[in-house]
Amino acid sequence: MRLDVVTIFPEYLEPLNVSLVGKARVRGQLNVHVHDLRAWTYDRHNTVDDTPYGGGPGMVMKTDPWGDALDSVLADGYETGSHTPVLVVPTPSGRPFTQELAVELSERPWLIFTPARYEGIDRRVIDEYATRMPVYEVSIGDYVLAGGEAAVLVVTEAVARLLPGVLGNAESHRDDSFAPGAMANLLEGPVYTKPPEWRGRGIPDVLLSGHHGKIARWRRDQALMRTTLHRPDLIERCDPKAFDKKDREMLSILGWAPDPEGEPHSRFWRRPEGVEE
Ligand code: 6GU
Repeated sequence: MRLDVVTIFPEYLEPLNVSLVGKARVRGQLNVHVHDLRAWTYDRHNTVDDTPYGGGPGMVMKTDPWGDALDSVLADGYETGSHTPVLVVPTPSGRPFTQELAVELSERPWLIFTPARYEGIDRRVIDEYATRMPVYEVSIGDYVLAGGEAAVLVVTEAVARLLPGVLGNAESHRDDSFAPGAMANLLEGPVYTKPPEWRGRGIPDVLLSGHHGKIARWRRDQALMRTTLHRPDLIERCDPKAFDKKDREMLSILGWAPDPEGEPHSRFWRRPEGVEE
């Protein structure tokens, strides 16, 4: 996979040399090119931004540096044998970046990222390249960053670990918490390793029992507890067929049941306060 990043802070992308992504680059599984947007400015001050039409706070990134940069990146990629690029535009007004989108992007041969500073890029740039290639405007969460560079690191790490051969074991991401098509998208519960006692704290007995069935059940119950606590929306979104008899017992203890007013196989919701089963 080829990745291009055009940014006014190339040094912000240094983490792409480290750990999983860094190793994937060394192994030739990822071909990363980071470009300084200011290389496509022609005035003394290397200007990349200007005041917004219509007024208002902040600055907008100008059309010309982006247009020239993207034309040049596209020409270089095509010349060196890449094809079917997609443009990934990090922005707080984008669609949520999810594991499903990470899987989709991991199946593309060439991603071009355009992290912006200031109030974003002149809309005409995105509209122009959208006539030539798929454009994904993505947000990594409900908070505002000063720029899209950190989002590029997030998306790249999520995508890189899905590439064939990057994570040692192909099984490793089949049961990721958010793997698409997973039976139920539950958060993973706690994990432990040696020593068996640390500062007076032991390991849950079941994990030392060697009883694989009981261990799997305990892990599933922990996942249900953690998910109801931190991400009740994930339980509500689950197909109720994903819950077996033991799941239903645990969910009931946690105050969750199928909607009694709902159709036969209706989704689970949290029992209202003070109402016993
Ligand atoms: Cl992709 N960019 C910025 N600037 N802020 C964000 C974001 C992206 N995702 C969430 N907040």
